Amino acid sequence: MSKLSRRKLITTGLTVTAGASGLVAAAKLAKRYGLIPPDSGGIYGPGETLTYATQRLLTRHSLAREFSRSQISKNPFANEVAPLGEDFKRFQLGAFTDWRVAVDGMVARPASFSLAELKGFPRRGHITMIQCEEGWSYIAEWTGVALSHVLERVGALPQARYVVYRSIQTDWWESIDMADALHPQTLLTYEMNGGELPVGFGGPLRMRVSRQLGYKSVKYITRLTMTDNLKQFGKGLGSASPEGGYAWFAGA
Ligand SMILES: Nc1nc2c(c(=O)[nH]1)N[C@H]1C(S)=C(S)[C@@H](COP(=O)(O)O)O[C@H]1N2
Ligand SMILES: [Mo]
Repeated sequence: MSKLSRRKLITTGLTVTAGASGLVAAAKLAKRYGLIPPDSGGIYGPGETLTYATQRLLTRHSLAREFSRSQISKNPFANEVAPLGEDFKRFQLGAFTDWRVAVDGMVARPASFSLAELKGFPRRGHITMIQCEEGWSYIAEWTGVALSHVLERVGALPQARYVVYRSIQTDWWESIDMADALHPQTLLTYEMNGGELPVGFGGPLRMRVSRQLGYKSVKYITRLTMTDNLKQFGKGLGSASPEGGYAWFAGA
């Protein structure tokens, strides 16, 4: 069977099953194809599974909409962040020259990169919209290095299924699957609208996951961990969001 018709069959199977005999049955089907999100338990679990599984089957390679320079928002809105601690302020005083991002877990060569090193990697950029789950949004140009490039540098192991990314704000951490981690629009950004990425917008280093809601674009990134199992992180739901009642998969 061709790839597309197989996908179509599975997707139809998922939706029809969901309607006919309930979301739980659809979740069973999704499980057979390895499409279970980490927050699949609880009352919203079967719904989360259906959303994630159908999205992955239909839009694995889709691109987030890109805009033109003239559409960049004149007054982008920086969502307030909790006060940044002494450790962050020390980095800031040193113009972030000592800021590093560690890359570990299921990689052949664990490493730690300075901002200067990241800036030496191929530059990538896009003009996309970031949307908060609370309703507001803005369009900006984001520039940095493709996450896929960084993962290639450290030799991501083929068994790895997710990238967990952490912030200096320890209560902000997220993870994405390999479809998003290797996606060309997923960037570790250090510039916004052609200038340094301002601290309010996540400078010096922000993950930009362009196909998902704003909360997946975590600010002040310090560590990336590749894993095949999200159970060992936090409460085992994949990220801080489901611990607070939001979906792990936030495809927008
Ligand atoms: N470290 C950190 N990252 C964060 C947040 C935060 O408070 N701290 N807020 C998130 C939320 S809920 C959204 S919607 C976006 C907001 O991005 P903006 O400030 O560029 O609008 O950042 C996300 N990343
Ligand atoms: Mo948000």
